[in-house]
Amino acid sequence: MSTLYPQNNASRMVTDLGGIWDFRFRGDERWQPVAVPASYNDQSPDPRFRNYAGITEYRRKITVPAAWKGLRFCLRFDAVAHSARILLNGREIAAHRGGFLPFEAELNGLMEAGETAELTVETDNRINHDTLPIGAEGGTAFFGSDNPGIPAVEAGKKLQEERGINRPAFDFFNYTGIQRPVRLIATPKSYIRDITLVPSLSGNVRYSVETSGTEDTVRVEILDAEGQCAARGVGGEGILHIPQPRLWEPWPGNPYLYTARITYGEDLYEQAFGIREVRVEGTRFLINGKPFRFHGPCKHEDSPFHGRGTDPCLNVTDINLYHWLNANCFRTSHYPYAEEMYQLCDREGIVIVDETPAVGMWASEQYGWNLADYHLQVLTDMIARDKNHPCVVMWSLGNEPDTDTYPDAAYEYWHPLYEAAHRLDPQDRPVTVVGCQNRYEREKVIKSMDVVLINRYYGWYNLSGDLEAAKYAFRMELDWWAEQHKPVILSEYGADTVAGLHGAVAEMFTEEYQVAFYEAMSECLDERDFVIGEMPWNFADFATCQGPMRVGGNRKGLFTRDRRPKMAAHWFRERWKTL
Ligand code: BDP
Repeated sequence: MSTLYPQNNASRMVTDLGGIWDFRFRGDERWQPVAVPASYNDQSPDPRFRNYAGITEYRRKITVPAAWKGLRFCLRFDAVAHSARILLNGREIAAHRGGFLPFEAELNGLMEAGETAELTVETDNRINHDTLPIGAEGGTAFFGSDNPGIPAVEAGKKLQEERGINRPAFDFFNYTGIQRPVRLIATPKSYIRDITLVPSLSGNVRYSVETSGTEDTVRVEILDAEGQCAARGVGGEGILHIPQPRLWEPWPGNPYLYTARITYGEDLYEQAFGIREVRVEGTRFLINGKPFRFHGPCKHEDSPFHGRGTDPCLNVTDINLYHWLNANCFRTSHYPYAEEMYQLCDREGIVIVDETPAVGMWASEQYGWNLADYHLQVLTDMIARDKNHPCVVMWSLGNEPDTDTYPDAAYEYWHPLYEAAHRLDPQDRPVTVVGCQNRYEREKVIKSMDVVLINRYYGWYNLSGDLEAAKYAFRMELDWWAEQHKPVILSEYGADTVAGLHGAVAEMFTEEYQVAFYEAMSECLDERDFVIGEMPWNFADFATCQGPMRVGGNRKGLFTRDRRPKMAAHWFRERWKTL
């Protein structure tokens, strides 16, 4: 579903529905307060907020302003995890599957301007083999100590299943609820539905505008950053030419932005875009024809109180910390982020690898995932949402699927998605899927991508604490990749580190070990030209589900969860100054 980001302008109106809503777990009588947008999970000491698996209800009154008479109006949900039913005065008006992409619910015909109605949003946080991200059904939980076969443990697991346990097959807390903004929006009855922009370095901008309604003329004006008209045209599609175009360059260059000002009858929409080209050539990744090296930690949407809830203050703080780190990119591990983050990165020149929520896809029996259609839908919606952002330079189909247990079946699953991403993206960006540490020499998927992204934990999960052995092994693998003649990015590597834990000898979990680990891995990376990027895991400590390997969450952050730098953050800041 394509849905333009809500915009308040001379013809469109937006009412933000953020604030405190009524909330209850299905079956409860009592309504209690909950903040929107935010994950509900950390908003109460009641353990159900953390552990509940099932449907919750959010409720509030909405009023369509009387002044909106004669307009088209609808509700816009930026994301509700993991699935949602929208009810108006108790009647279902929309439903959506998936927790990280936007959808709308039309209100015309259901409400008149000036009317008030009761809005209920049902959210469902249950994850299983049919959701993205994946829930662990019966099988192994992420980092669980499952001791298969022991009768008493098996009986305990059965009890858990009966009680409706909701175990993630991924290493981040299963935050849920209305996590992103909800807005009431109004447009003229004849309105602009979608805009696609494909700029090229020559200054030509191919565009197409999708409309709904009875007007017949679309007008397009391209404004430069000062608001001066740089080109104009008439018609729903065409090519405009910007003389002497200024390019969008990644940080520390100038991320110059233009605006396409579209009018259609009474409607107006202003779409920011940048002129930049992305291409893979041999083992190089070119942005505007210049080799680009990715250096920046992967992220999560994660913070105290809000969980995964949209927080503009946090986003600005994080991007300023990326500048402080001399970092130029991140991957939206492991789901599409809130739209405001991409807007910020467009403006600040931070490059994004945009990832679907396909995480936790370990080999099920014979690679029997029944997810291909839904996965394709999510990919389609992600590309539709993010296609115009200059900051997005690559699509990631997912994170760490098992590709080596059944190499052929895995290829049959992933290759059509790879082709679909190319077909769906009007800018035809490079496509990848992020590889797990695996039998790289027998798998077929990762090496068939435009850029090879590999997550490796030499010196942490394997060869733990022995960095000499880790380097030896990593170099051996890199020798193998050298033969594949592909650009390679180390898309995750890291060591859990307890801030403030030190040791004269660099041992695991100390800040010294985290630095020594990154020194060792960097030594190997720096020897190889085909390695075009490094993305440490992770930017900041983050919440996970409980498990014997997680001490209050995942501690691999360069920063603590409240964004205080560990020694390794200072180390990368120096390293990236000169890269
Ligand atoms: C990788 C996963 C990531 C984890 C990380 C870790 O891609 O989500 O958080 O390992 O274990 O396997 O820290």
